[in-house]
Amino acid sequence: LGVGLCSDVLTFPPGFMFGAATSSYQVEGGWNASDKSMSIWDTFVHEHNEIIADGSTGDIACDSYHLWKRDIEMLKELGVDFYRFSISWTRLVPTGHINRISEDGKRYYNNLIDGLLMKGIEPAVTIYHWDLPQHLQDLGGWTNPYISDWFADYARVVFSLFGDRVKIWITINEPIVICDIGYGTNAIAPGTVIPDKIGTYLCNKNLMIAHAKAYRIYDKEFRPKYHGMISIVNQLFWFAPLSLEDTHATNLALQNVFGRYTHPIFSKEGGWPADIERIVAINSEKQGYYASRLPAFTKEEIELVRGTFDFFGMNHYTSRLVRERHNGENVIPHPLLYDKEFNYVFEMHPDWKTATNGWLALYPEGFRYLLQYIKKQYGDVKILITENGYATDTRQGLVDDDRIEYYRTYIEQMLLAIKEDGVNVIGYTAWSLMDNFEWMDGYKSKFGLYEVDFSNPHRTRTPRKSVKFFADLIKNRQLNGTDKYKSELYSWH
Ligand code: PNW
Repeated sequence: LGVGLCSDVLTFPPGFMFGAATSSYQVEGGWNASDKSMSIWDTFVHEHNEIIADGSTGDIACDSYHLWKRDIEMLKELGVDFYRFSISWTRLVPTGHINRISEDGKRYYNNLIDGLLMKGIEPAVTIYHWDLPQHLQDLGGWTNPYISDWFADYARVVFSLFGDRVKIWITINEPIVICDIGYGTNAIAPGTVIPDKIGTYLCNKNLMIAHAKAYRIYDKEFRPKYHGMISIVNQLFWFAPLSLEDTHATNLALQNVFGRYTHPIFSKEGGWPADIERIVAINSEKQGYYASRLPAFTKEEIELVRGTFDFFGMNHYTSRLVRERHNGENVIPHPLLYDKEFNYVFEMHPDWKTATNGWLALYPEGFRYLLQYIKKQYGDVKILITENGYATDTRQGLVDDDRIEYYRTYIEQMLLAIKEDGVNVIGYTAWSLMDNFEWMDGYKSKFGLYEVDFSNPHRTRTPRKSVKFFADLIKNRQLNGTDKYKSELYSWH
C-alpha cells in the first residue's frame, strides 16, 4: 500500500457497511423447481449453449436453492453486515404478471431473509438481476413500454411480501448490460440484436420509467411504515483520455455509458444527457428515420424519473482509455470496444495487468477518479458500492493472492476518495460471495471468495485465502495490518 498513508486514512468511517453479493440466476439453480417458469437465461443457455464459454448452464449453479443455509454460514464467517442477493421473478411470480404468486418462491425468499436476520445479517435485495420471465420477453421484454407496469406490479409484490424485513432495495442491476449488451449483441440474453440501437434505446427509456415507478411505489406505499432505502445500480468503468486530443471522445463515452442511465435519475434537470440527445437526433435524421432513435421523454416522464434515488448504487471493476476512431480505421462496433454512434474506441493501457477473463484490467486509481467524478456530477450523494471484485480461472485454487491484492489496492483508493476527497461512500460489497455462473464465461471465470466445486453434487464451498483477508478487514475496520496477506509474507493454513 501507498507509503506514508497515516493509519487514520486507512480506517473506515463509523457506520461503514460491508457486504458480499450474488444474483439469483448465477447461484440458485432449481431452474424448473416447483412452479417456477422459464426466464430468458433459462432459454438462452438451453438454446445457445455455444455462446457460453464452457457450454454450461445455470440449471444447478451453486444450488443455493437448496444450500442457502450454508450460504448464510459463510456470510457469518466473513462477518459481513449485509448480503446482497436478487429475487428471481420467475420463481416468485411465474407468469410474469401478478395474477399468481408462487408459494414455494415465497417460502424460499422468506427462509433466506429470516435466516440472515437471525444471524444479524441485513438482506440487501436486488429486484431484477437480468432473469426476465420468458413470457414477457415474448412480448418484447424491455423494448415494450408496458414493461414499466409489469415491473412496477412485480416490485409492489416484492415490497409487500418482504418490505417489513428488507431495508436496502435495488430495483435493477446494471441497465447498460441489460440494454446495450442484451439488445445490442448476442453475448447475453435475450441476445436479440436490433440494428441501429433501436432496441437498446427503447430498453433504456422503458427501464428508466420502470425503475422510477417502482421507486415511487416504495416511496408512497411502503416507506412510511418500513423506512428503507431504494435506488438503482449502475455499472461504471472509469474512462480516461488516451491523449489530450481525446478529451471530447472521453466526455462522450462518459455521457453515453454513465449519462444515459444516470442523468435522467441523478441530475438536477433530468432527461437525457444533452450531447447524447443531440447526436442521436442528428444521426437518426441522416439515416432517414422520422424521429430520433433515442425516444424522447415527455415533461411528465422527466419529472417521474428525476430524483428517484436514496443513494447512488455502483458496480465497479475496471477502467479504459478512450480515443477517437482514426479516419478509415476498421473497428467492430461493440459496447465494450467501439461506439459507432459517438465514434470513440476503448483501449487498455499496456501496463495494466489483466485478469484471466480478459476485460478486467487492474487500475485501482480509476476507482478513486470515478468516485470523484460522481461527486462532481451529482453532488454529495451517498454512494453504495454494490459490486467490486476480481476474476481468477480454474487454475487458481485456494491461494488467491492476486484477488487479495486487487481488493487491497481498490479498497485503498476508495478510502482515499472518502478521506481525502470527501466522497460519501456508505458501504462496500465484494463480488462475489462464491464462484458462480459467470454469464457467457460459464464457470470458467471465478469471482468467489469461496471456491465452489461444480463437479461435486453437493457443490461443496471452501474458503479461499481471501476469506481470511476479508474477515480481518471487516473485523478491524481498517486496511492497516492487511499487508500480512501479501504472498511473500503470509503462508496459508
Ligand atoms: C456484473 N463487462 O456484470 C454483474 O452485475 C454480475 O452479475 C457479474 O457476475 C459481475 O459483474 C462480474 O462480471 C458485468 O464485460 C458483466 O464489462 C460484464 C461486464 C461487466 C460487468
